[in-house]
Amino acid sequence: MELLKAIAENVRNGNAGKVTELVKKALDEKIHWSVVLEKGLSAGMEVVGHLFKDEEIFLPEVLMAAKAMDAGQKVLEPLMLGAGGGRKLGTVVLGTVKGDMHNLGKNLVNIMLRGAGFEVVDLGVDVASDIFVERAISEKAQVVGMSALLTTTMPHMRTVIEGLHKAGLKDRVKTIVGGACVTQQFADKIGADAYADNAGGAVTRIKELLGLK
Ligand code: B1M
Repeated sequence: MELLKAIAENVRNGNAGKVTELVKKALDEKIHWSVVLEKGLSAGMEVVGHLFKDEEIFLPEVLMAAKAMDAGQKVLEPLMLGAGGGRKLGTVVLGTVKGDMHNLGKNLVNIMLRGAGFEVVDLGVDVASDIFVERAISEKAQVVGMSALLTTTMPHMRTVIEGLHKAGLKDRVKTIVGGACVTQQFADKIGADAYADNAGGAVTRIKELLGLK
């Protein structure tokens, strides 16, 4: 569809204002938010990833694209939150691991979890391993969720899991990992309780971990 293609192109070109305008237009035209996210915003960011890898664009352009995607996500947020607010299925401590500044995927997981009725304590990006453990304890969290997009920062996920085990929380706090470079195989290797390759999947897996329907 032309409108979705235009959203993707404007993400790619880092045009936050235009993305905001077009996402609003798509919603006015009754295109479901999940379609706008997948076929508009995420499709645009996927192209950016390829162009960056092939050195056809550079960091400042990637940053602009991220800002444009973020602007679009903000328009979708109220719809993504849906009717889940008010229920309290449990508390999830969420963050991007140490050394890693990527936050768009983590933010989507946050919104989808809140939409499903979870309380989310978002620690942000570049979160030191011991902070995950400390906040899991102080917030009496049932789940710790970690995001990583760099192969160099993935090992911190293992450190957090080890820290939770050392603190005697192995059975009380479940862990879930995700992010572009993370795989089910890696999750198994580091002893994470779950892995999801998208934000909706994270909600499903967390519900399964907690025995919720
Ligand atoms: Co960076 N970057 N980046 N970057 N960046 C990648 C990740 C990269 C793959 C690009 C590439 O080379 N093709 C590459 C990593 C290579 C590697 O390690 N193997 C890379 C690099 C190298 C870097 C720098 C090192 C570049 C440099 O400085 N030379 C640098 C590192 C900075 C740092 O973190 N210390 C850097 C910087 C940046 C920007 C700041 C410019 C920007 C981030 C802005 C921001 O986040 N606010 C950026 C971006 C935008 C990207 C790409 C292009 C897009 C990432 C993104 O936001 N995708 C990315 C290319 C790619 O991923 N293909 C790339 C959209 C987002 C919705 O998807 O985060 O994957 P994602 O989340 C998905 C799922 O993964 C999942 O759900 C989401 C969808 O529903 N998910 C979870 C995510 N977290 C989850 C947690 C869960 C469950 C599911 O449970 C808790």
